Amino acid sequence: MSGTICAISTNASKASGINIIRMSGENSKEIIDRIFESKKIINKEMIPNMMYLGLINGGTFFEKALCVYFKAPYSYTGEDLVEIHCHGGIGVTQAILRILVDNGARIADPGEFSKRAFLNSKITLSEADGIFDMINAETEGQVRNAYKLMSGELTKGIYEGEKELEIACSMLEAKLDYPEEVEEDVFDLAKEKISIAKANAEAVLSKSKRAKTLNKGIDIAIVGIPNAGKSSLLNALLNEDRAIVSNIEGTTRDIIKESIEIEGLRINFLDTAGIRENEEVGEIEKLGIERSEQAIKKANICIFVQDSTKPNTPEEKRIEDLLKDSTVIKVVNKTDISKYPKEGILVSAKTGEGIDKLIEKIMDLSDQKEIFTEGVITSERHIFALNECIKYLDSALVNIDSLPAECTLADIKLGLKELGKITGHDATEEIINEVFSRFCVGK
Ligand SMILES: Nc1nc2c(ncn2[C@@H]2O[C@H](COP(=O)(O)OP(=O)(O)OP(=O)(O)O)[C@@H](O)[C@H]2O)c(=O)[nH]1
Ligand SMILES: [Mg+2]
Repeated sequence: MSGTICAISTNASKASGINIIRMSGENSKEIIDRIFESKKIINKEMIPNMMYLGLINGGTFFEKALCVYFKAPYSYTGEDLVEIHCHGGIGVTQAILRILVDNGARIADPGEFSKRAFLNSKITLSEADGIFDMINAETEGQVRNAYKLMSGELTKGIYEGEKELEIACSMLEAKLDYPEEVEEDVFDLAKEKISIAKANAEAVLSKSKRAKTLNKGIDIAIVGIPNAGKSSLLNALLNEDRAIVSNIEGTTRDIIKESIEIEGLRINFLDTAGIRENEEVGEIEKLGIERSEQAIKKANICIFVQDSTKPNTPEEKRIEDLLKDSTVIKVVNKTDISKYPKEGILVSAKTGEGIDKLIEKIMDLSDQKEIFTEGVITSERHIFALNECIKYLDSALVNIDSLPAECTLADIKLGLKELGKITGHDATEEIINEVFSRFCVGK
């Protein structure tokens, strides 16, 4: 890639403490020498990786700034790279960017710094995916997972599988080129290699099952009869006065959705309309009840709130029937004024008693432990390529005993190509552009 590029790497859409402007490419050092002076820099000799305090001379303005020079190849992009840390004003940041352009740099495309890092072999394609996930992570759980991808922990098996397949390829190629000299057991050895690569691909793929939980969070519907204290419980869980609470039955009509993060996992609570069936139920409440029933079907977990000031009602029985296919946490509310013993986690939405036990139970059921210890593959590109790869390797394993070696070789190569789309070892320009164009400008 040619040219020296520059961009604001921080979010400069509003004033902040500092902004960082990045410049990468062969002329970076020359350009910074022209516009930046520091008492510590003598004869334009900047020690790489050292932060200098000095003055940006913009011709028509000055700015006191910090500057650091990373010498190729020891930079993020692998090229000469300069970072300017200036005051966080929109005007000053834009002005510095403008003088970089006036001095010959051009504004970077989205993700162009990272694309250069990839093209200069500083990062692999899956590491770039991890960097993207890290930038976009909103919960701590997503941060932990993005790091696993960025550091290569999640995709280790794919890289190892690639190596196994490469060895299998050279074995079969040798057999085809020198049939007399290569032993017959080469087929068994190749089979072993293909099986390892396939098992690795399957193991990584199995980590995609919980991708939705990690990104979208888990949906928990709060259900029960009217006045059981569902909205009060939502407020207690959120620790905020979110939903209207009243002693009138049928207060909540539409579903109220609110999310919180617990131990790094996003939890979406859905407060629903109380479920009942009698002549008092009007049209709007009826629609609300229908929505409650739909929410039960869609939710990952349902919290069934029972009112301990009332005896078991036929309506509660009906709700139990609706919940028979769901993962249910039974809660007994209003323990502060309880009259009837019921089965479940005892809470009082009013005093907050028992809420911690309820949260503990939610975390137990949300299989977050597995998400965080195993890691999760979230990229559609990765999932698709792994599935394709497994198909080709299956075919190779079937054909190796019956068809000519050329056929097996062709299958292995196709499988390798799929893994290469993840690692970047065989990524087309289209794939590379797809990965990096999602990035923001300045990354
Ligand atoms: N003493 C006491 N009162 C509670 C408790 N939880 C809820 N309440 C009261 O019970 C009444 C109903 O509470 P809501 O939270 O509106 O009940 P709901 O289940 O959302 O009712 P609908 O939206 O009508 O289905 C209100 O007057 C609350 O103040 C509790 O733990 N203790
Ligand atoms: Mg309510």
